[in-house]
Amino acid sequence: MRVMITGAGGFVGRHLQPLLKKQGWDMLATGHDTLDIMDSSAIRRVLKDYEPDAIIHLAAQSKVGASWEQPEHTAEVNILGSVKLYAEFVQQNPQGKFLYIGSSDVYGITAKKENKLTEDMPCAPQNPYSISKLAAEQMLLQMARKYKTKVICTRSFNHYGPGQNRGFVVSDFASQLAEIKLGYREPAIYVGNLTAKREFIYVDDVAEAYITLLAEKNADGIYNVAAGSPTGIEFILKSLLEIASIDVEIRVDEKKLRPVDIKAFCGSNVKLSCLGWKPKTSLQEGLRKTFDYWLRRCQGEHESGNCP
Ligand code: A2R
Ligand code: GDD
Repeated sequence: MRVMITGAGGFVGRHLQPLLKKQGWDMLATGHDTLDIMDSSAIRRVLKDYEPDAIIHLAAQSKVGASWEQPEHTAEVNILGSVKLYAEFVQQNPQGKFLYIGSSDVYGITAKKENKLTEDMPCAPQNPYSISKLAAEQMLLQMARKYKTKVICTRSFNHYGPGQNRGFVVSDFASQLAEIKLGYREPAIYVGNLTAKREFIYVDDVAEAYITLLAEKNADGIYNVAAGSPTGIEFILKSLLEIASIDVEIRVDEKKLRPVDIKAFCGSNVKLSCLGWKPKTSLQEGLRKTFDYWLRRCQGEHESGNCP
């Protein structure tokens, strides 16, 4: 199988590439620098040259927090970019498989009412990011009906691990603790809402889920990529503090509090598990790997004078 990835230079893309190679599939990894998904003629050129059997579409403005500051950009890249990419792909390869990487955040306030979110429940997104991810998902599913093609849409729950940038909760906490541990920052950590609960899946397990979906001949429609149980943000902080083994003052940064923040997400992974996927990395192991990564990264940032 010839697989093309968009957003390959991002967090998931960098973890997915070696795993796809291990799978023995031919791969074209396009990053923001090599293919702008807003540029239809560039997309057309790349598709003509490579002729993929499948696309894994990761490229996005992926930060919920940033989407409040940049709603227009978020809508453009996440909705329009996805539609442009699919529209070109369906022309080039009507038999091809399109794997759209979406978000569990699309469930929005439904998460308040349901114990376990399943793919058939209604969506009620509450921020510009998740609205854009749902709009793209629905556009693609309806276009797939028209063209009678295969579009698989994930609703991926929170992922974390080495290589994720700041702007997501685990990396925001781990990066600050690493800086404190290395003596580059006073012993105080700035946090947002600690009362929320999210499902956290280690990034390699997320990548394995995408490979499972692509490998499965009959996969079609929407799939939760969920750990199966939620973890409190406060617990994440406590766990990282134990791993870092330092005493710090915890300060709430008002700027990190969001206009709307869903209290808890808990997803059912039954549909995906039926295809043989299950997460392998424990939270403790994943957080430890992430903290070690941030120790190395912060050291490098300070030595090169590249501190954010
Ligand atoms: O914005 P950059 O330069 O960091 O590049 C990001 C890239 N990207 C684009 N690529 C092509 N054309 C564009 N117009 C464009 N805009 C952004 O997508 C980045 O390299 C990549 C997304 O990677 P991350 O932000 O690290 O997201 P992550 O965690 O890998 O998530 C993958 C997917 C996304 O669709 C999320 O919405 C979903 O999983 O949860
Ligand atoms: N980012 C961040 N930084 N969030 C914090 C912080 C902080 O310092 N402190 C507390 N939080 C809280 C947020 O308010 C939210 O309740 C929770 O931690 C998780 O925030 P994020 O890591 O930013 O993730 P998200 O749930 O908003 O969105 C992520 O998950 C989606 C899947 O549900 C992103 O990875 C999306 O791309 C993804 O689709």
